[in-house]
Amino acid sequence: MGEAATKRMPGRGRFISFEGGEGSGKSTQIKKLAERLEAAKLRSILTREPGGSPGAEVIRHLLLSGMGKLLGPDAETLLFAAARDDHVRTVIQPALSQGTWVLCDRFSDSTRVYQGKAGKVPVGLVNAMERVTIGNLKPDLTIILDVPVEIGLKRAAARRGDAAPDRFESEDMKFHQNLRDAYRELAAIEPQRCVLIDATPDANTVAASVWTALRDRFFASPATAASRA
Ligand code: Z5A
Repeated sequence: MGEAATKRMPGRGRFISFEGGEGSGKSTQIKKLAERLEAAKLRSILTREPGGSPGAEVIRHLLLSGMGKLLGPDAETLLFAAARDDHVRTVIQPALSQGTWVLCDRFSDSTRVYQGKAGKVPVGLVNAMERVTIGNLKPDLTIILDVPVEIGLKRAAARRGDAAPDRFESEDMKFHQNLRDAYRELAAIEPQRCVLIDATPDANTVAASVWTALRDRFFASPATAASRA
């Protein structure tokens, strides 16, 4: 994917990803943000990974059923990359270039954290896949929702009810703690792009923090933005 195609052009939409561990509230928050943007008359689409395009949704089904795991960690990573490649080319890039804001429930940081940090897939493979699938297309803002592992898993279990846990929900506590640590580390390493938000309070309180992060990033006066830099 060429650099020229991914540079921010005047009128290009903003790209916002949501990240976090199981049950951290991404789907809840992304919907609230879409409503808020709509009220502000900003055109947005809500999408997700793995999935988000017809081809990628087929791969999502394979991955969450655990079929990808049977192929081994490297091949499973390639499946996430194949899904992302289709999603970026057919949904994300076209929307951004038409000036539409893209709200994405998970993106490439999920591969870095789940496959790379927690899954121990070599960073060289993760980097190579990222270059091929997204090039320079980093989100303009990444909201990382942070909750203690026990709370997130409890929320995910309550929502699931009697259904069986999926491929990643079935991992042990140590895996989930590694995810949380890796997301917190990412927020510390990339503060210009990532904002870590305490997702323990009620959903409306978390939504207010998300909106503050957006306002600071995109709607702040030049003086305020400069003092943050
Ligand atoms: N994955 C990967 O390994 N590599 C990759 O590159 C990518 C993904 C892109 C996709 O699963 C899986 O793929 C994912 C990582 C892996 N792991 N898993 N499992 P998914 O899309 O099916 O699920 P998820 O992304 O992990 O999200 P989630 O666990 O389904 O939850 P969530 O979206 O973060 O939370 P929620 O659905 O908004 O909320 C969960 C419940 O808590 C629900 O009942 C809410 O009403 C409740 N909730 C939400 N917020 C609150 C607050 N603030 N207080 C109380 N209760 C709340």
